[in-house]
Amino acid sequence: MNLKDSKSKLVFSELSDFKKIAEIDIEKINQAQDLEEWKIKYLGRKSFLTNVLRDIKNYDISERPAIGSEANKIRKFLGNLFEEKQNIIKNNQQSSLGAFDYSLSGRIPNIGRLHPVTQTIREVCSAFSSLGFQIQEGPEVEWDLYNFDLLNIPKNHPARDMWDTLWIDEEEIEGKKMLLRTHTSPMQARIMEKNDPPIRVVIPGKCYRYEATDSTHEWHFNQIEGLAIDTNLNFTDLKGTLYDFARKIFGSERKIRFRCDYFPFVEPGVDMSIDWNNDWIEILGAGMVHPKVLESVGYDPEKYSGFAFGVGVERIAMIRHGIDDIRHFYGNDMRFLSQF
Ligand code: FA5
Repeated sequence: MNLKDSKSKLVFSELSDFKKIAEIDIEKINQAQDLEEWKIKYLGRKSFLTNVLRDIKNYDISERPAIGSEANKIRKFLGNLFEEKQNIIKNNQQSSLGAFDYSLSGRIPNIGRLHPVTQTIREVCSAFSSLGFQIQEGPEVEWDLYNFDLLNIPKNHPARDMWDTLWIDEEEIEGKKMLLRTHTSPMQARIMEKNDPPIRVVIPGKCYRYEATDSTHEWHFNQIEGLAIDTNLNFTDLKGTLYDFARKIFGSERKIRFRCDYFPFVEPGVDMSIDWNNDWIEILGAGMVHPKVLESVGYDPEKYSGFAFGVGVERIAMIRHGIDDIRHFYGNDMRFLSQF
């Protein structure tokens, strides 16, 4: 074996070691400056690799193509390693800049707020709660039994026309039909069925009516039902409770009007209006619970009496905030909603 021969053999193992060391070295690098130094060391003019290629004539002629090809393969491989690392360092720098740029002013998060109707529901419920009423909720999809029959509004009763109804498109089940409740009054029967007197409860919730909308009527709106049952409740209790509620919500100076009204499930029945824009706006219907309703849930009307009322929430919000059209509440216009 001549000298050139043994030199060729040696260079292959040196190239392989060189490649391994270059790979190990670049692994540890995470600064651009260090990467530049790595490039000079392994790919620069004075690197072992450049020397091998420059001195290729010193090797055996038959080995030269193999050595040249191996050295170029390693040059390409290390060149790729360099580019990959360069990209990693660049990306790291960018993301750390983005995350830690303390000089930027903070972004103000868009914090939501309660809808004015929700705010009003809470205010009204808390007014009644301070008068000793508990708060309950009930189903929006209701049986006609609770919405009408148990409230002394039998089938074919003309009073059913007062609540033009959105019926659920389902077969009757055992003679019962489903609907979107037209008022919160069905909860009167549901609560009396499950509880014994004394009862003092308010029930907020959505109602739906198949009716044309105008500035004081929506096809869906919220009511707060009230129910009080005890052994000795009379009309002055109803009036006193509603006056107290009105004073809490509208202040003691606001004018209030009571008028007789007709609801089949109360006797006598009234409605209450509030002085608004030199006119009256009706905010609730009320009355003494009809003996037939007490009987239908198994209460003895000789022993128990009570009163009930149904407050229109949107109308109260309109009066409180000076809103001239009920349809603003459900227009989803942020210019309106962000005022509350
Ligand atoms: C009723 O719904 C009865 N259930 C109230 C009641 C309860 C009477 C308990 C006696 C005892 P009325 O349809 O009048 O009644 O509605 C009550 C209130 O809901 C109204 O005074 C009004 O403030 C509100 N309201 C009624 N219809 C609408 C509507 N389409 N849009 C907005 N608010 C309405």
